[in-house]
Amino acid sequence: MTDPVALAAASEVVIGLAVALPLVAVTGGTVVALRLRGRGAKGRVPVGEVASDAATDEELRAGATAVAVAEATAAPPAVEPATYRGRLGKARGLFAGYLGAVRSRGRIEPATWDDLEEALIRADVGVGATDALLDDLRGRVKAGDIAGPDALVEALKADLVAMLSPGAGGADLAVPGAAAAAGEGDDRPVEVWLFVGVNGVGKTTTVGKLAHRLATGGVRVLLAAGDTFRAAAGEQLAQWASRADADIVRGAEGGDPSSVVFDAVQRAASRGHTLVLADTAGRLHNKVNLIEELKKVRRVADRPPGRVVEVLLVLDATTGQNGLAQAKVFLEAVDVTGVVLTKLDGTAKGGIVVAIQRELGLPVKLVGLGEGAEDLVDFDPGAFVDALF
Ligand SMILES: Nc1nc2c(ncn2[C@@H]2O[C@H](COP(=O)(O)OP(=O)(O)OP(=O)(O)O)[C@@H](O)[C@H]2O)c(=O)[nH]1
Ligand SMILES: [Mg+2]
Repeated sequence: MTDPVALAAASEVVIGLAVALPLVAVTGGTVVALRLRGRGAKGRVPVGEVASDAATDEELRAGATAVAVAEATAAPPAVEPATYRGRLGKARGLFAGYLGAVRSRGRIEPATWDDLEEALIRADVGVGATDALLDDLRGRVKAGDIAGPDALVEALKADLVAMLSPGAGGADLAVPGAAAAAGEGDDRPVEVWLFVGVNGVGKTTTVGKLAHRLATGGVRVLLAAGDTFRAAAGEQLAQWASRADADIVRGAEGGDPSSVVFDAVQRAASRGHTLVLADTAGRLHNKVNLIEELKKVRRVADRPPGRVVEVLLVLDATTGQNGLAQAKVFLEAVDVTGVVLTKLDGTAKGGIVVAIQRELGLPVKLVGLGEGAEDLVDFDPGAFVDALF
């Protein structure tokens, strides 16, 4: 019932959330157990109101400490690009057993529906989406539109792709340089992408991978080490900056993250960088402080010449449904524009993609398929679903 890998990963996050989010301490295994008995309860996390804390430019300048700029030297390592099919073996393994059983029966029986339901729930597709998918398929079987198990599996695949395909324009990442191109002279903004999420989900790694990808594509990116909570965080990002041949602005440990982002925007404007990728601290020891800090970072980043064009919520796929409760805290704090779903390579809970889009109304824009520089891909519903079956 309980996947030890997922449980270990979930408990890592739960440790960080223990003080702030007691409701979150529900394992994916528990959700499955609840669903198979009846209906799983979902935790809702209220967020306290926080006072606005607008700093002046002077204060931010004064608060900025020990800004360092690392010019890159190392060449990016040559590695095989990640593919959905190549990296989603775990998730495919989960579906394979159930779908094999469905196909082997030769006709659609009550057990067919039990198998499909269990597969979807175990993959963390979520109760609501599972019911919607199966209701649709049952109706089509009844109407004679789906004849046998093979056609049923194909129809499920098509339904999943349709469910994951957003309405026009929803899931695309902002095109780097588009906002700047629309401005003129002094009105040309420095675009900022903010990365938020709880600890350990893969924010810094995602910023690093993206820096590599964008810099390789010729975009002038500047990294802002907005996680000033510990010195190692800046060092980790500096290594990615070096690999990606990108500049980085860092602050001192314990410094004000808004100051780091402010400095990064100023530096980007003066040096002609198109885009600032801003990492943030993921610790939720004190939820209200974190939320307050994030709101301030966002406000400061959005102050001309800066313009926040993406706020990407990074979620760890291995935490399954628990990630949804985490997400709600961030949704209420900053205007999240999309999700980066990391560690899909290490989990059978790939169905969480469906739950995120359906229950949070947020597009999954990027997916992490490994730890390497090339292991970040655009979310592709067709390739994703194909890799599961
Ligand atoms: N397998 C796999 N591992 C990943 C992926 N993305 C990140 N990781 C790993 O997850 C771990 C945590 O990643 P970080 O980028 O440090 O996470 P973070 O959100 O910045 O963590 P904090 O700064 O502590 O809040 C690292 O060991 C990464 O290599 C992914 O897509 N797949
Ligand atoms: Mg980090």
